[in-house]
Amino acid sequence: MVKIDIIGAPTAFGQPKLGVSLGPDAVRLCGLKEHLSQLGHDVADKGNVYGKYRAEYGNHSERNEEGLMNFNQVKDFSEALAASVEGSLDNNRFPFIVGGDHSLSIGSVSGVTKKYNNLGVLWIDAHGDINNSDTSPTGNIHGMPLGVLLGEGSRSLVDIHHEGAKLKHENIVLIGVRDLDTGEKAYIKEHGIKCYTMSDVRRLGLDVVITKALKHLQDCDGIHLSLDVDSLDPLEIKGTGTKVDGGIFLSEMLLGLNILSKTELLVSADLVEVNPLIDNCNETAEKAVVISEYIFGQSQI
Ligand code: B3U
Ligand code: MN
Ligand code: MN
Repeated sequence: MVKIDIIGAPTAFGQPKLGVSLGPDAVRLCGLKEHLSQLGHDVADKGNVYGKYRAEYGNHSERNEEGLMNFNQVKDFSEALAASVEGSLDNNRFPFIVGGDHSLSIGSVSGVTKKYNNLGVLWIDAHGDINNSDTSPTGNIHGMPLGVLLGEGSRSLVDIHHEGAKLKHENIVLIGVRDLDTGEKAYIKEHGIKCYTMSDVRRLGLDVVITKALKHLQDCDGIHLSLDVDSLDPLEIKGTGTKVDGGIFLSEMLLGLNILSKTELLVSADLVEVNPLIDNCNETAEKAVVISEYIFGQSQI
């Protein structure tokens, strides 16, 4: 039995498309809390986190001097989310953050690393999300959370919630990537970051990749899962803002998560980038609920 706090993170500030801030409620409408409770977990829904700004009204044109979009909004939201995540851990509960765009992981991981100072991260995503203001082709902060968490770029983002880099390069495993920018490739190589591309997933199977990833992170004091639904194949997942062909199929994802759910080290998770406004009858949110069940130990028998 896991004591789970569902934390809605309705931010859209990290990217330009409207609708991703509605992701948490779209997933709730598919019965997230009820399904996890049926598995025998103690589930509380803490509602949505808000900072000073509201993402749903759209404010997607502001850029700072480094070309980053909605910099102040992302910073403010990250502080609010980090505080909520830390609060859940203080109460010995598992923070399960439902987004919202992937910039939210700046806040969630900053909250978790207040408690776990040798945190491992499994980043399942079509993208690397490891850009900074110099390498980003877009200025969208949802393409930069890992960069920020590794201490790259603007100090005032890096220092959110507590000072300095939150993660070590050797404690990150990227899985499912198939759309990296030039600067991201160079950064991953330079720092020797463990990376299982989509070709590796096809060759080995996601279950084997996750087993290897867990071995890589075995000396961490906890593991955070950050699962971007755009890691899945666009044939099966329509409701997300930056789809890339050739992704993970839902059945393999569930097989992989089944392995992950058995580790005692998992302490927190994000499920991000569900955008019901570009979906087909909310089916991405429905699949997000199935994925959530497998994160928390659902299995076929
Ligand atoms: N790497 C690109 C595109 C991107 C990153 N994350 C998403 N898209 N979802 C960027 O904007 O940094
Ligand atoms: Mn992402
Ligand atoms: Mn992505």
